[in-house]
Amino acid sequence: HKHTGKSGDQGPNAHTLVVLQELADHYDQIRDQWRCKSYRQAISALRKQTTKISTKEAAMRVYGIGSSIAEKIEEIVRTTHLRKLDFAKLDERQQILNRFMKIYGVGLHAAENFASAGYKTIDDLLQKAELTDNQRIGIDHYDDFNSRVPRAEVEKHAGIVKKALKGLGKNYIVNTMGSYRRGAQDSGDIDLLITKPGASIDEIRTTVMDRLVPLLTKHKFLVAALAQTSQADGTKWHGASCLPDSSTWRRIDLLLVPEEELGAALLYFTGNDIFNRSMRLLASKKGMRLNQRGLYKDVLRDYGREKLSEGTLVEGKDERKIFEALGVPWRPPEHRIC
Ligand code: DCP
Ligand code: MG
Ligand code: MN
Repeated sequence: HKHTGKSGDQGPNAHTLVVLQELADHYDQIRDQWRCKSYRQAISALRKQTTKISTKEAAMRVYGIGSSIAEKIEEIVRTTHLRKLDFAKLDERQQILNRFMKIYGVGLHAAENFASAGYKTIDDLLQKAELTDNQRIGIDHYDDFNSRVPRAEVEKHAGIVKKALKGLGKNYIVNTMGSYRRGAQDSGDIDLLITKPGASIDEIRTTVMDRLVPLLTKHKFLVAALAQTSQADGTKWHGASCLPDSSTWRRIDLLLVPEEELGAALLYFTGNDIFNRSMRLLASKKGMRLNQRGLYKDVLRDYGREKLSEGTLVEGKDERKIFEALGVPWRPPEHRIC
């Protein structure tokens, strides 16, 4: 374990000094300068003592040691341990994990790995860790991606996508989803649901992936492609966008659906995630199944609840009809916050 203070303490209070130093290092790490300073002061006073300090009273007689640290000195001598340090270490690990998980592209698993390798700061990661390309982008734009997008800016990003899409084909529909559709004043990212009545998902996918994305990349509106998933029934493109007069990168998601699934997709991508969970639960209580493609009935399951068939589609196209089929009154997006 690395100490920033003096190490190799000897003398009657050596063990106490080691433990206090660890706590001082902790306060240094979490930038609690006030506590760090009092511990440093107490450590240097204790180091000068020529007899073993074992009680709170004795410790308080040493100039530079206050009652709170004096108590800890007694605990260390009595138990050879300081419980406060255990909590401090847990707390520090949690803070490190939180810091790392705020990087786009870093989940709990990667954060745990980084923390276990001894990395504590974003700078440590930049200098020492093996990062994926996406994680590097996440770090380079850490502040951008962790700041909220004002509602008016969400509209500007959506407007650019709508305008570009208009030039690539008639009748494309772009819905701004997620927290924006729920009426939020600012959003974590920009979620755009793209569809075209009468068009197959293949046609929509080809237009967006092969023409829209390259075009907007050329115009430097789309500035990074982060992840793409493509299935027979839908497609997602995750990336970053930047307005012409700005240097702030925003997370943007393009979600492509065929018209037949528009209602279910509107429902799913409006959220919030807790509301979605309660709707799925409701469907399953009624013997149905709800996902981002539609509401299904007669879903065949074996006794292990393993799904055997998708069942028959009840409704996919019309968001309101999904509410009706589930027997719940319509809830406007602004009221879908759980
Ligand atoms: N969604 C979900 N479950 C997830 C992730 C997403 O049900 N695990 C759905 C509900 C979300 C929508 O997709 O509202 C969009 O996902 P976002 O992560 O973009 O979340 P929001 O747009 O709701 O919030 P934010 O403002 O943070 O982007
Ligand atoms: Mg969102
Ligand atoms: Mn999103």
